[in-house]
Amino acid sequence: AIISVMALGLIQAGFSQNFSRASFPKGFIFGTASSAFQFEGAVKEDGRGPTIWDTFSHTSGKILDRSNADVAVDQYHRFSEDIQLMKDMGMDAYRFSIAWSRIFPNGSGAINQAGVNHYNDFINALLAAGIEPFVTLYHWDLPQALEDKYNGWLDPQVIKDFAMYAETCFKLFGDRVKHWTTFNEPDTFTVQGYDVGLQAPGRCSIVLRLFCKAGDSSTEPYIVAHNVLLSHATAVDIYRKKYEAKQHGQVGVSFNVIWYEPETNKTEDIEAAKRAQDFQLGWFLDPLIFGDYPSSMITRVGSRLPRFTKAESALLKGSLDFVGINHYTTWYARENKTNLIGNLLHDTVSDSGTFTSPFRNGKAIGKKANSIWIYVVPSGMRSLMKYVKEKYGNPPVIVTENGYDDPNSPFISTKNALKDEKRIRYHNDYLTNLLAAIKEDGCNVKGYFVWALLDNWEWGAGYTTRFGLYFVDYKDDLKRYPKDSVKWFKNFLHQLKNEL
Ligand code: PSG
Repeated sequence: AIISVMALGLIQAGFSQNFSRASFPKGFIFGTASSAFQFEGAVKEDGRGPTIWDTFSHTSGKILDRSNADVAVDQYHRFSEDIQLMKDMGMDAYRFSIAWSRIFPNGSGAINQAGVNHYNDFINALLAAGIEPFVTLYHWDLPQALEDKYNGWLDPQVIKDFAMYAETCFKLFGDRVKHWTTFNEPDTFTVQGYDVGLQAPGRCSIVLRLFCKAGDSSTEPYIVAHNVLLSHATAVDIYRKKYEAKQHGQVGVSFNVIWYEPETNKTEDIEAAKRAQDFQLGWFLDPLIFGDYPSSMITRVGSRLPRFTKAESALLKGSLDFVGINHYTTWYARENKTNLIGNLLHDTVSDSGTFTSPFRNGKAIGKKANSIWIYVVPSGMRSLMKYVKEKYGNPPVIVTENGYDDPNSPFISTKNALKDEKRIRYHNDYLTNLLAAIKEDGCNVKGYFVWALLDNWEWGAGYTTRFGLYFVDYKDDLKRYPKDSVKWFKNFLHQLKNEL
């Protein structure tokens, strides 16, 4: 009790920020996040096989600034330096992904020992610095060999290949890795990759045939999602049967979740906001918690929605130990009855019968970040946490991404780019709401990861946008410089840790 009174005194004493890590429950984890394809570079080194994102990013017209991630921010070679940056800030953990094609260059078959050695070195270096590895198995970089062999996620053969890859990672790294996520944002890569075509493998329907060479937006996203869910459940089943007792780790999935506010308080718009959430989060989380797709999807998608057998449903149900949430923004949702083009396309967007947008009557829901889809609405974090608690029975939640981006402008000097008070405000306000969700609403949140440790390669947006706490100088040997937000986090994470 004396210690907490002292702690309270310290919080109230010196700092303009009125809360710190000590305000969060004991054991709450703070970290930064990344992914292999966006950070590593070294795409041809040590036997790594090509992935669908190598192919996609080297296809003309797909990436805004015509860049690729061949070098990215070179974390493959610079990880020791980067781990030091995490340590300087006082972060507890690092979320990164393993590149499947470094372990299996052909997606399946022979293991590439050089790739295994790399991740062993990386994991050991993190642990030596006191930083806990949180490993994502799939952050969108499917081995190209599997795309060529059987169309990747479209074919159920992928389930056994993913399970073999996952098991190999459990076996090789699970003595040291205690937090796994099988998939990063299944909704993003199914919708962007197979409905809209803006991400690898770039498939979509006839209406957009000028843009996509092949695909069917009315069926493929549902098939892909189905195979992804079964891949997850199969991997978790293996973990629980063969590794959990020895390794004592946890397995989850990271979901992208925009919070949807009904555009009006009309019943149909309130229903539409719920449906929009069913088609985003429920599509994946309902099967993993309840064993089946949301009823709104079953009704609306009809025979195009693959169904689970009883055995599959049982395998899925309860197959995750924590819910990873990547949350950045809040939009409005309303009912969309007269979606003419959509009703021809029959894609996931039109199937949901909703219209979602960050605007209402021409007015934005919050201040825009650099990405066209990110508007700052800190209260959305709290609403979302409460929704997950109430709808899914208060499962353990880890916020696996939350972040803010600034433009990468040739007209902004490095010195000015380091002054990122908007990012500081963003994290301050989102964390304040997260804390309220925990303390006042009783939400079971266990950790928080900032996207991202460094500026990096942002998929279709290439290098045009900067999400990092550290600035990367793309014109001078990828040197890293702390933005002001690094100081803010340092202070947030250290002020009491050191005193107590
Ligand atoms: C996340 C959320 C949405 C779209 C894209 C992402 N959304 O809600 O509309 S991508 C996600 C990803 C990571 C990205 C980062 C920033 O996991 O790799 O770099 O967020 O876009």
